[in-house]
Amino acid sequence: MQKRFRSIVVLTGAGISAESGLGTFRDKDGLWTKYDLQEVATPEGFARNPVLVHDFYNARRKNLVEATPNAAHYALAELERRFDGQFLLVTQNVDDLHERAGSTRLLHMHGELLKIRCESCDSVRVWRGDLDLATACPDCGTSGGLRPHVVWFGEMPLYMDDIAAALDTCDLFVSIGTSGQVYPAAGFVAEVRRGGLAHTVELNLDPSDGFSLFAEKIYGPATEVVPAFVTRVLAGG
Ligand code: BV8
Repeated sequence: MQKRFRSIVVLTGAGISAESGLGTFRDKDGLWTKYDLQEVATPEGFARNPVLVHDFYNARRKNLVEATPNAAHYALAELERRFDGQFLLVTQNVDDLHERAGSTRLLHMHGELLKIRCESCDSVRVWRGDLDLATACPDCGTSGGLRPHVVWFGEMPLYMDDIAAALDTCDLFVSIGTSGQVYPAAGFVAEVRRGGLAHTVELNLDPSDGFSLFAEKIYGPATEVVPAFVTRVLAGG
């Protein structure tokens, strides 16, 4: 079968984890409707009220360890395994459902909920339990300086050079489960279009802010539209 694509970049957002029971951010009763993102997802908010921020992330960590990957996560792991070209999955999500579904060519551009970082010694560690101001850094022993290893608003997203390189050379860019409101992730489709090479596809429950920038749009729940799309790509379509 003649292969249609040689190099795929997939971007995911909170919508791919919605059917695993993890809240999205901007949907009805989404996280940002319950919490003020300025208070819990900015360095200023953390400096002002670290207890509130620790409570916010402790609750999300508890939620995550109860959740399981869904058919959309598994379909992307299968695409990575069976696609014989270049593949990169970039996620805005801080959950580990892609890893648990088997994805390995994966970059968490907004960090990871199950990791913490010490602001004194910069060490990053896996951390699945609660975190509070009294917790001492396992590496340098300092307490009060541990934070979730996530990228807050106003902070530099991670792996931007690797992501830019992959966007420049891909011939298929797929955006899944994101409202297209957070930059620089929301700008990736425009970056890919500037190269003029790639086919661009949006898979979402409903049109994102950037829907008009995509050559192809497929709407529906991720657990339905993602497996079908992966089957099509693997069949050369
Ligand atoms: C930066 C980690 C400089 C923490 C997050 C004015 C204009 C433009 C930009 C800005 C501006 N003012 C400030 C900025 C920059 C700012 C920004 O974009 N603000 C926005 C709000 C305007 N960005 C930043 O600060 C970033 N840093 O810019 O640094 C820079 C720039 C370039 C290069 C270098 C440096 C840092 C942003 C990261 C913030 N951290 N998360 C945490 O998670 O606690 S952001 C947070 O939003 C999550 O990461 C989340 O993934 C992300 C995006 O949200 P979505 O994933 O899209 O989720 P959302 O709820 O919005 O949408 C869900 C979608 O799923 C919906 O469309 C829905 O229809 C769909 N869906 C629902 N159910 C399903 C489904 N789809 C399929 N199936 C379903 N079942």
